[in-house]
Amino acid sequence: MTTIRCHKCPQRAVIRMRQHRLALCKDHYPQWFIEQTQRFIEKYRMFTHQDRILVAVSGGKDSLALWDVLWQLGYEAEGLYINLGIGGEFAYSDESQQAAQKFADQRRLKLHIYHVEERRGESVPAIALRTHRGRQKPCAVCGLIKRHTMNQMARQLGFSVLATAHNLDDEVSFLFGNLLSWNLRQIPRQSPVLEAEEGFVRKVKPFIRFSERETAAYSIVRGIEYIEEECPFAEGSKQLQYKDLLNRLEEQQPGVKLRFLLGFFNAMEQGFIHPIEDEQGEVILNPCPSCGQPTSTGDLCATCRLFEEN
Ligand code: Q46
Ligand code: ZN
Ligand code: ZN
Repeated sequence: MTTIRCHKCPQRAVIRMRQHRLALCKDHYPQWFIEQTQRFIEKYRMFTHQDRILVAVSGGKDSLALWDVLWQLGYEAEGLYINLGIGGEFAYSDESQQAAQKFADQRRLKLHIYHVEERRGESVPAIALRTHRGRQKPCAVCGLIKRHTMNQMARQLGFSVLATAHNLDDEVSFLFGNLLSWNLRQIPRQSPVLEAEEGFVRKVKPFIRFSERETAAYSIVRGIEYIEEECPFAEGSKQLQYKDLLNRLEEQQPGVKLRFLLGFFNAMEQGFIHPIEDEQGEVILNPCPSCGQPTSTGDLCATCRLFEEN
């Protein structure tokens, strides 16, 4: 096999990115990756050095890479780990918490931990079982609790921005799934930045243009000790099926995933896709009487309702 050389120096390339027609070595790749992230932050006006950023970390390659990059770029970024209480043969939640903590300690960064069972008295799988919303998988309940907790913690701790490490593969498979079922509510909400609204902090996704392969390569080259295991409930999910399908397409057509996503953002910008209005017109949000977060229900928010049901 012929050795591929770095496009910037004579060293061996550690990654070849066919969609960018670029191959880079162990020194130039992290440098390129960090510069690109800064470019995306500026392009989508995500945040500045004046913002305090809370990074949602799971202990996996994407989120630890994001925290590492923001730290290297000199942003004021702290981490949030939500322990969901997911166990199994591999103690997924506890192991990934340890990985996140170790990462933070090595860099003397602050990690906030929200332990669902300690705070709420039950783990996420137990809540899903009790409310009968997770007979097969607790993912719907898990997603609800994670979104709620991230926003709540960011507000309580005084952060102006919440950053998540969704990558190109996550976004493309999500968009693909939403288009397959013509989920008209979700489609217009997919964006690199969701501006702050009353009761909601600004949400940003700085890695939206990097593939999973690129974030993994960054973590490996930088020696980040991340958890490789996926959550045991992810197995067989639709998202993974779409990712698999889109990766096979990418093999045949390098760059197709990025074109699909950027084409969608372009269509949004040009006004081809509109948010749909509710039949009653504008949705009115009121603070939930229990947690204070905005909700359209006129009563308890969807997360607080989970704890009222038996
Ligand atoms: S939703 Fe489902 Fe994930 Fe929660 S239960 Fe695991 S797979 S962690 S992104
Ligand atoms: Zn090089
Ligand atoms: Zn509530």
